[in-house]
Amino acid sequence: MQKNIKLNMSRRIRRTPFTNKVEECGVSDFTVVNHMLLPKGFNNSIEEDYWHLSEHVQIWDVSCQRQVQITGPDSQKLVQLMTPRSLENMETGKCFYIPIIDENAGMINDPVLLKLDDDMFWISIADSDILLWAKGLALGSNFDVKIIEPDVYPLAVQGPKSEALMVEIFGQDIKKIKFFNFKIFDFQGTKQIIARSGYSKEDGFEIYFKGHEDYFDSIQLGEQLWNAIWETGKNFNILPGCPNLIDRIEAGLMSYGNDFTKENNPLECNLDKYCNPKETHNFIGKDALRKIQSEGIKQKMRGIIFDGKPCAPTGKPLPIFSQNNDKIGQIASGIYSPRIKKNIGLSMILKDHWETGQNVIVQNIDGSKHEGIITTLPFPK
Ligand code: THG
Repeated sequence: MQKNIKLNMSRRIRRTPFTNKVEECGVSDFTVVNHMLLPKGFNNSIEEDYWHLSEHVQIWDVSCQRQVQITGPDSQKLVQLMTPRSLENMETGKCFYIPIIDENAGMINDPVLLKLDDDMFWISIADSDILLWAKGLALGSNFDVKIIEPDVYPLAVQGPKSEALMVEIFGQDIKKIKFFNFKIFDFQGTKQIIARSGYSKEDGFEIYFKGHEDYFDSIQLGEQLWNAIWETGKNFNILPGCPNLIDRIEAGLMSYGNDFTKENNPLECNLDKYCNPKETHNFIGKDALRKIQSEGIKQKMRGIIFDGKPCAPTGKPLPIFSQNNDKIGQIASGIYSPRIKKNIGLSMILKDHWETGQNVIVQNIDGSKHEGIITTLPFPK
């Protein structure tokens, strides 16, 4: 059995301007995303956090959602080269969820793209080194752009009471931010970008906290922001939190590196709506994607509800079998849903088995096998 083995901290595993606060709040686990700490839990169980998130408000240090900042006259050309989703109608102030694919149409990231200006974009990345990919493409294409990782550390405020809380700190204009849009707000004389977005199915905001170049000044300002939200949040029953596995799976929000990798194309990941075959713009992986579109895909991301004793995330995938005992997929992280009152998971499922309502067999971590059923994403309410 696995013992409680510790991960050694080093400068390569970067802290954030909020890590001190997160530690003060009693963080119990971290993971590492984009070479930066991401809290995984505090004093409550995932289940307690799930119910709290659905009723109140939480503050999440999601600084690991690093920004790849692209500026300069060829910015849009470069970003467009990276994604099948057309940016033609993207206005300043918008957030776009975009697949980024390689020359084989393999997914290399699924970030949120922010348009700050005609010649300035932020790519808010999932866990892969897009900065290097972007720099390589810019060099190879001779684009006139500058690409950096700016001193920006997203702080999420998630849950149904997040709007009321944010209004108290930033004013009534918070209400005017529509889903997947952002506006600029003042915080102690600094300009901060706030979007209505976040990695949960609840209402919520992401403050793209912009620090100072001096890291220690950033910590000071960051802690002031954290404190402001924390103090105001007390009236709203605020708790420290992090992306919640039950909520995220129920919402069908996929996690790069866990649920899908560069071995998967965007169509397998249900991202068809960002891959319109009628798009005329040029992008890396276009020929490969069009070929896959004409030939059809062999597997697809699906939700699975399965029996057996409540399962907890272990980091080891759970294999899925057909009634004939053929392996047809694997669940990256299965977890018990207290709402559905069964275990749930996300998995790529082979074509002959992916229809909603199909019966499958899931092997739990202890080796026991259980009945499962294929369901739609997001999971039925
Ligand atoms: N917020 C920000 N950056 C991020 C994430 C985030 N980077 C990493 C990771 N999360 C990227 N992955 C996702 C996946 C789904 C969504 C956001 C980021 C998401 N999708 C909505 C949905 O599927 O319903 C809306 C999609 C749309 O309208 O286009 O929210 O969470 N800053």
